[in-house]
Formats: sequence, structure tokens, C-alpha cells
Amino acid sequence: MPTATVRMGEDRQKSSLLVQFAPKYNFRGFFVAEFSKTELMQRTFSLALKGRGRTLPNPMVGAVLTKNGRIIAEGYHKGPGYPHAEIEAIGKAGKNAKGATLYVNLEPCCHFGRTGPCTEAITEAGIKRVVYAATDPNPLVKGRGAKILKKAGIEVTNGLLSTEAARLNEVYFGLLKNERPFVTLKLAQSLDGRIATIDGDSKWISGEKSRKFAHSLRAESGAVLVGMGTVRKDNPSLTVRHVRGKNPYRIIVSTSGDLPMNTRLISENQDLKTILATTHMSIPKSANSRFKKMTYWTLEKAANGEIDLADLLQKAKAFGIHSILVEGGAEIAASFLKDKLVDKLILITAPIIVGKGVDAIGDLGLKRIDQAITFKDSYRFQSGPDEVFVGYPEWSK
Ligand code: AOF
Ligand code: ZN
Repeated sequence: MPTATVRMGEDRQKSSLLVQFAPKYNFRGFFVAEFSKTELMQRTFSLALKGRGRTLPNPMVGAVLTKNGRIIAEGYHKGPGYPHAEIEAIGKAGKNAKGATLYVNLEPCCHFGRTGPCTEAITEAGIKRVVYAATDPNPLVKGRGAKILKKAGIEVTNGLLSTEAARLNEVYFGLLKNERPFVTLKLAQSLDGRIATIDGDSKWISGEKSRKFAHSLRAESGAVLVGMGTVRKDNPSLTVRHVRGKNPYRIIVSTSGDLPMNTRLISENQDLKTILATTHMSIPKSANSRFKKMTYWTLEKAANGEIDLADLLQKAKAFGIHSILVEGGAEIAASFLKDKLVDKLILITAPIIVGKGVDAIGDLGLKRIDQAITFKDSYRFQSGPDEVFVGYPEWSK
């Protein structure tokens, strides 16, 4: 089932989330118009997205207060330490909040965190009805928020656009469910599934528009991760250049830790965001000061002698990284897939044929087609001449 309408336009290209959750309705003049429940819930999504890239580890939340079918106030969560969306909306409505209906994409919280419980503010404001989309997976909330509101005599409805609401906050939901960063695997391949020619040339497979899109994915991620093969062949910078946004951490996975000295990830590490993940502590004796500016993670070895990726994800989580964009190459992609550690696949296919070359994904050790990885909630969109496939692997079929 597709999770949302996909509409493309120049402005939508800036973020994968905006591609997926392009506003469906025109809300100009919304204070006087009447809207359906679905439209109002959709509006909470648009408001939530205003906090995009700033809320983690908190979710993106938008709130709309209505009275007699009309919007009287709105709010959204700007990030940890800032008021929750409901509090913003209630604050703006003032006394007018009495008797209003609250629409919100996440169940209102009921705990003291960095801020006070929304359930209390909702009750005190005299709100009559609460319509929320998804239950908050935070164990401190998880249905308790709704229970408390009902106990206070407030009419509570949930479930409207709940699948979409969970997707909107997929990183937040993933963090709580899997207790590790959310992993997106992104690959740009030719029609015949190659990411490079036989000589290793890969510049460029996808078009300019897709490369911008890829940079927006970087800007939205806590870290970008590549294997040693990619560092050697492509010497990538892994910074955000084609769009505005902050650089993510750059993780190099290398069992040997043997980095060439002229690597851009070392020489262009002014922001001190390059991390080398190896199986042993390995600042080379001859290391110059540029090498010493890197962060080193020493990780467990898996049974096959390679880096234990689950351990890597735990290190990343402890480091405060909430989402990781795996950019290849083929072996790293295969390792993450084999370990079932990919939450989302973004596959960009350019309309070119390369012939013999480097496969997009290495050996997965599959013998039969019925063992192939399948996807749910997938959708496709056009990005200049390329086609983009987005899907969520079904690990527990
Ligand atoms: C809401 N509305 O807008 C948000 C909620 O540290 P705090 O006080 O900001 O609390 C963070 C938790 O509150 C977060 O883990 C999630 O359970 C909930 N976030 N809840 O009702 C909001 N951002
Ligand atoms: Zn709250």
C-alpha cells in the first residue's frame, strides 16, 4: 500500500520526506475555511515537517486546534527543550481553546521530560476532543497519554492516517523499536544494475537532479557510511554541497583500518566529523596530525572476521547518531542486507546500460528466488531522467 501521494516539483526535491509527504491541500485562508478530519490530520503532518532535521531524538509533531470546523491555532515542535506542538497551539489559542478539538499526529505525552506533560495542559485548557494519528512508542507514553485524557472526560480518537504518521517519524519509531539508529541504504545504479564500469568509473551514473536529492538525504542523516573499497575507488568527500544543510558524520568501515594518506575524508575533515570504524585501535605510528583528528571506533569482529555491524550501530547510537545513510559500495550494502540491518532502501536507477561492471549489491548467499528480499510500502518517483524506488525490506516475512 503506498503511504502517501507523491507529487514532484522543484521544491519537493529538497528532501525525501517532502517527496513522501508533499502537502495535499491548499491551506491558504485556513482560518475561515472548513476542513475534513483527514485534511486536518494532513495539516498536522505539514506543521510537523517544519521541525524537520532538528527534533531528534524527539519526534516531529504538529498540532491543530479547531472549533466549529475551523482552525483557531496551530503549533509544532521545534526540537528537544522546546515546547511540544500541543503546548504551542494551546498557548496561541489562549482562552479560546476551551471546547476546541485538538488534531495531532502523535499521541499527547503524559510524562515529565525536558518539558511537562501535554495531557495536563490539554485538560487544563478545557479541550473537548483529541484526535491523534499514531500511538507514541515511547514506553513512558504508549497508550497512557490517551488513557489519562479519557479519564479526564475528553473524547479521544486515534488511528486516522496512523501508518503515514509512523512513516513521517520513521527514524523516531525505528530508534525506539530497534534500539539502534535507523539505517537507509542508498544506491545509484544503471538499468543493468551496475554502480561502476569494470575500471571502477562511477562519475556519474545518476543525473544532476538525483545527485541533489542524494545530498539532501545526507543533510537529513546523522551519519553517512561507506566501506573501504569506496574510499579507495571514489575518494569521496561525503559532505553536503549541492543543497543547503549541515554535514553528517562520515563513517568509514574498514576491518584493517588501512586508509590511504591522501583520502579526502582525512584531508577535508575540518569539521572533525570523520570516524574510522575498525576491529582494532589503529592510529598508524607514522600518522600525521590530520589522521589524529579522526575519531576511532574499535568494534567487535563478527564470525566471518568482518566488523560486527550490530556493534557498529550500538556505538553510533551511544555517540548520539540517530540515523545512518549507507552509500555503498556493493560489499557494505550486501553486509547490511545480510545482517537484516537495512530499514529503508532508496534505489536510484539511471536510464543507461554499462554492461560488464561492478554490481550494485554483492553476494547475499541466496540460492533460491523465494529467498530474495521483498519490500513493503514501496513507491516510485521520477527524478530528472532517473527513477527512484523507495521501499522497506520485509525482514519478518
Ligand atoms: C507530544 N508532543 O510535540 C512531542 C512529543 O523531553 P521532552 O519533554 O521534549 O519529551 C520528549 C518525549 O515527548 C518524546 O520522546 C516523545 O515521547 C514525546 N514527544 N509529545 O505530545 C510533542 N515532541
Ligand atoms: Zn507532549
